[in-house]
Amino acid sequence: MSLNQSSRYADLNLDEQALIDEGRHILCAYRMKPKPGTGYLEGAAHFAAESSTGTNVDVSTTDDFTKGVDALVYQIDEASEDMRIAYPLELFDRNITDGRMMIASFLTLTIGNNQGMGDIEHAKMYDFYVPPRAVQLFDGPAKDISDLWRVLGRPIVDGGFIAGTIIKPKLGLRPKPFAEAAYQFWMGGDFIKNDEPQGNQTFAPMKEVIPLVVDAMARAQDDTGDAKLFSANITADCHNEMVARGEFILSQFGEFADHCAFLVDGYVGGPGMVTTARRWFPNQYLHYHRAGHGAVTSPSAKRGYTAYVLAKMSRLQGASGIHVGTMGYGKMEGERDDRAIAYIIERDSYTGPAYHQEWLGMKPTTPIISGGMNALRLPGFFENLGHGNLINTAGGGSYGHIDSPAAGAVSLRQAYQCWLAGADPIEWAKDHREFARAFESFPQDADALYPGWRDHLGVAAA
Ligand code: RUB
Repeated sequence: MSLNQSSRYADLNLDEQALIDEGRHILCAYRMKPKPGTGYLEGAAHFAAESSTGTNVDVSTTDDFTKGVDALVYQIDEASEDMRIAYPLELFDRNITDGRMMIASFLTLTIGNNQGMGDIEHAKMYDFYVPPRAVQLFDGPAKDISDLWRVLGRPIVDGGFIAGTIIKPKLGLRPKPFAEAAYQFWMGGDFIKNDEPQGNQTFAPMKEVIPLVVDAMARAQDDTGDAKLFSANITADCHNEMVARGEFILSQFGEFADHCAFLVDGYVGGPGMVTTARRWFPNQYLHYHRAGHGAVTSPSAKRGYTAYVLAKMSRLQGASGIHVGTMGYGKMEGERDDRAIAYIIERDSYTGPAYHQEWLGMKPTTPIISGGMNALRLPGFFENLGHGNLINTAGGGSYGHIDSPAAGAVSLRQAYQCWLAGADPIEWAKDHREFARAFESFPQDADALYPGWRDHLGVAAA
């Protein structure tokens, strides 16, 4: 039985709106359940203690100032497991170089030791609120989707769908076939990313691959008359290695350096890696790949934080774009309501599951839609989200198209145009060949989404 700290670390008379108006706290909402034998408020107060100034016993070195920066439980609802904590801004570490805030400190406090406490069954953060002063103290994105639209020669507002892919197979292509796969997609599409494990394998050394990719981009641009984009993976444990990769890649892209984004495996690499990329290469679009996030964000995980929280943190940190899943339309876990994950990062103000957030002009972070997508799945996806100002990367959906990767790319764009026109996809397919051929490329999806498509499109049963 631990010390009951609810008289110090909880104040249920605190009013949430007053805390927001005051602007001196970061607020966090969790789903928390204590272990049997620990009262709800008691467990919550111990959680707040461990997440701020306290431990499991009173310590003699605590003084009145210490108590002024305690995190306080201000709202609980045992039935829904809702627990909300106010963290004074003073608790959060500031850089000695420039006085700014860091996500590492935010996570260490709010989702740190509290994840392994003996008297807590589970706790998962599902939203947080950042007051205006803290919004000012995070870097935010240096570049956003408008910079990509500008390179593509599109309007910088509502510039529309960026049709992308991931070089597939995921691993196992040598430099020439890799660059050839890139060229083939670019003949129809806009944007290519390295898959998240692709970097500098011995069979495909970066120093051989990247010059060939630049050559493929230049050829595709000449052949199509359109600008092309490449997102290069610079993920590495060591800061020096990451910078070396980034600088090498920029030196190779040369005059097309602004056509190059940098991809960072931000969840496995952690906040330090994301901010290193953000600060070292502020002129590049920063592509946050979140592989591994399911370990904590999955709805089946009762600890950690949600994909919504991950996305919100990524905007504060300065991701130009982050994967937000496919909202149940692709191969990865997700639901229709995951729209909120996109809205919180792309809008200037949004009300999430617990809190309303004002971003005060911070640049947006692009939702990147990826994972099992193809042209057939996109119209429903756009309908659910309500817009197409995003990047979609479809690996299987492009390289799995029966005609060619370029046809796969064109089919993706045609799917966007179909949705924009409000057209019926089967009718649309009658006049759009690449889109029609996507039905034959992905017949299981076609059967599930568009029953009767074979009759309408005059395709014999397989
Ligand atoms: C895409 C792929 C990506 C996922 C990651 O391949 O595997 O790494 O998008 O998931 P394909 P998320 O297009 O062939 O399915 O985007 O949800 O983080």
